[in-house]
Amino acid sequence: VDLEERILAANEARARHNREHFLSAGVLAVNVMGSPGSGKTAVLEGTARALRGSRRLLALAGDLTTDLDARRLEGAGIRSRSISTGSACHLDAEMVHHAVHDLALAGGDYLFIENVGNLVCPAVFDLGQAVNVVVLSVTEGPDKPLKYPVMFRKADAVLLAKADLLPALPGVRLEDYLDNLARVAPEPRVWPVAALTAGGLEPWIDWLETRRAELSGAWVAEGLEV
Ligand SMILES: Nc1nc2c(ncn2[C@@H]2O[C@H](COP(=O)(O)OP(=O)(O)OP(=O)(O)O)[C@@H](O)[C@H]2O)c(=O)[nH]1
Ligand SMILES: [Mg+2]
Ligand SMILES: [Zn+2]
Ligand SMILES: [Zn+2]
Repeated sequence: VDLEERILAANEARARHNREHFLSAGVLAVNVMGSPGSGKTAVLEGTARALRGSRRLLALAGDLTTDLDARRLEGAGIRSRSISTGSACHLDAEMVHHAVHDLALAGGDYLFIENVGNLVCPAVFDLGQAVNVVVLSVTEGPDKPLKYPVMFRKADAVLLAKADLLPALPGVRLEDYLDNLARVAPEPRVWPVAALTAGGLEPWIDWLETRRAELSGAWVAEGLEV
């Protein structure tokens, strides 16, 4: 327990430093979490299509061994770096700090940090992000918020991904996801999305823009243009 506390305390210090970077660069940092294959990268690709021409997007993609997601995100027009975690099942603030210095934040509006696919420990490691988002696909089962409450409690928003598949999933009801989310998260903002067809992304994009607007007060205080 002692060692775990020390690791988390060191991570907190690094996360505070990352937050300074994000603040001084005027980027909204978004920690994107969820199970393996839930649709995190697809959501970011859809988000890039929706914001093309109006916002400059940056991304870090955490993965054990490949840079496949960073390449997909580059393909979608997002300046990206991959973070190879080796055997680690989550990103930590130090990994993100290293990648941030490599990527250079200047000129970016959003920094999306796609975490390693995992519903458990990514929720425990602060990266310095301004907001937490969980991508939960409708194929995972509505009991997931109850079984992994830590992550869902920390989520500022939950995207119910692959909503286009609902008609093919007999017995799976959107209401059950919403009920269980309401049970663990006090004020969950939840939107069904079908990222491959860009379906339902508007409320999510509006929400992101609102979060940016909220932070812009702090950026103005730092002397940044918004
Ligand atoms: N039908 C449907 N399929 C989707 C949707 N979003 C993603 N998929 C599919 O789900 C699979 C996983 O999508 P990814 O975006 O790679 O998921 P991910 O969460 O980034 O995966 P990892 O990074 O490997 O954990 C792919 O085969 C996608 O084509 C969607 O909205 N509808
Ligand atoms: Mg991915
Ligand atoms: Zn882990
Ligand atoms: Zn630094």
